[in-house]
Amino acid sequence: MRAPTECPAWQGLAKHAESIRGRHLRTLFADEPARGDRMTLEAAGLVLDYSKNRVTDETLDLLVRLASECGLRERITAMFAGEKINVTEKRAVLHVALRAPADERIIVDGRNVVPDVHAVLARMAAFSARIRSGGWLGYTGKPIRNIVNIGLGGSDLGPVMAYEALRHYSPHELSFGFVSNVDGTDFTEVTRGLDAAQTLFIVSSKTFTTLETLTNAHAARSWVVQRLGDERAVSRHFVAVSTNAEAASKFGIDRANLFGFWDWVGGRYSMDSAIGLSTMISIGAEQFQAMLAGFRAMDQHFRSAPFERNLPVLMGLLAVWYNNFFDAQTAAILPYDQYLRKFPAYLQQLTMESNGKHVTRDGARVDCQTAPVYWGDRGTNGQHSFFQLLHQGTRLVPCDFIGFCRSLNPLGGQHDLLMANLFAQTEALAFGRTADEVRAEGTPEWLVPHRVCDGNRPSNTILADRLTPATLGTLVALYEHSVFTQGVIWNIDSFDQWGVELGKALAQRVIPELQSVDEPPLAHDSSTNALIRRYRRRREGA
Ligand code: G6Q
Repeated sequence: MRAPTECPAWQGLAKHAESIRGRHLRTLFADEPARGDRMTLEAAGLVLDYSKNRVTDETLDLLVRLASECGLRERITAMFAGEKINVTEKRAVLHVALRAPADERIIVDGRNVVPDVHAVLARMAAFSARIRSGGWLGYTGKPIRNIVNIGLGGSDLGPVMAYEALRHYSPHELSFGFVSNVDGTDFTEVTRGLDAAQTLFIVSSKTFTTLETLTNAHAARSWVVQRLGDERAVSRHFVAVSTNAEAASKFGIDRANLFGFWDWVGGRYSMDSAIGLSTMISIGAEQFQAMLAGFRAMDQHFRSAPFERNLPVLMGLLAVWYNNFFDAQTAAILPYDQYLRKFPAYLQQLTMESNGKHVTRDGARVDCQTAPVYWGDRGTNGQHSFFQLLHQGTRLVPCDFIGFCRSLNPLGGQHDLLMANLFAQTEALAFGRTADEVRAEGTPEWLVPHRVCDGNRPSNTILADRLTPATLGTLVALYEHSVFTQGVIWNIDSFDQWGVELGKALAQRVIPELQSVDEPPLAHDSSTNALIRRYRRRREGA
């Protein structure tokens, strides 16, 4: 497989970028008054306006050619067919099977996995219905009212983001909490004030070996047993979601209370698997199915639409354009919806754990930049903090704005104010304010340079009618496939995460050094040794 930089289209883009760098979005819009309409696409209920990007038709042609030269079409086919495209872990990558209809066949190692997916969904639906109706009773006979998901990374970020995003659809009599951090504060604060007799813990861990999750699960077990006075309470107050049935059962989870999934579901791609159990309890099975339908609609679009009209492909290619040809080091995700406040954090894992890689799929060093740093916050809050840098900083930060035409909580005219800000920000970033415009406002000369906004700062705007479970599914799938597209261009394995291992292994070495009663011999570097010694001297009870 040749490096992307050796593709003719890449070289064409490098040359073409020189001419684009000097062109302003003001000129591009002035030259073509209908640009905004022409560069807007709609698919699966999402509208993408990509006109405020620093691109011409030639740019887009070259980017689409790059996708073809990098084999994107073949790689999409391979993913959907269940080929083991996660090469370093020798696994299929089939989050798309999690939302496949029952009559579809997707074969992994000779087995059609679709019936397995639907069997788990049916069990999840039955269990969720019992919790929601109050039919599942805790050990003392009271119905469960509090649901606490214990998980980390992909087993936390999806559930907590989806809960927040869809809490409008959640019954008020149920409370939801999410414990992820091994910092005891997390467990303590989430469970503060909860009645153990009415609390269900969902231990979510693909491997069931994650130190933090197991530590919190043990803390939860003691919390329940201590309060309810009996080990037998565990089976009424704990369920698990895992691919590791044996370890879950060792922990004391009944097989009947285990919801499984498969090694072909990556952690950061798992919110629509059984890892979404808390989501299903929150919104109900029907709405969960609607969310899956939303995912599926985007899957179908991604699979079938020509690249030049394909939302995730275009977004992925635009990300490559700024990352590799404009040296953009970060990208901002700006949802104008309070319910999506966890969406940037969710996307951080999806994008950076997937594409923050320094070697190609065959183990050679990449010869171009891979994933930028993703960050962001909801609007309008961000406008009053970091937007200054977006408008007048020295770095180019491509932005994705996400908004909805209808509010779930109309309050006076507030939604219009929210959306007016979204539209105004994209306009201000693109067109800025010239020195002459500033002068015309009566600004004294000395202040003029401070008030000028150069503009020419690119953004995508994604609009949907309303934030529904289906919209959320579509939105997440849009980014999943955009990330895939970028990974294919850079020829990296977007589905492994070897980089997180070193720190974990080193922590295993440090833990006994902190816990030992006697002063341990330390063989780290001088900084780490000194930090450990200081901590041992100064910690509580030392
Ligand atoms: C995701 C990563 C990682 C993983 C967590 C939790 O793609 O693999 O974030 O989800 O480390 O792992 P477990 O679910 O196995 O506890």
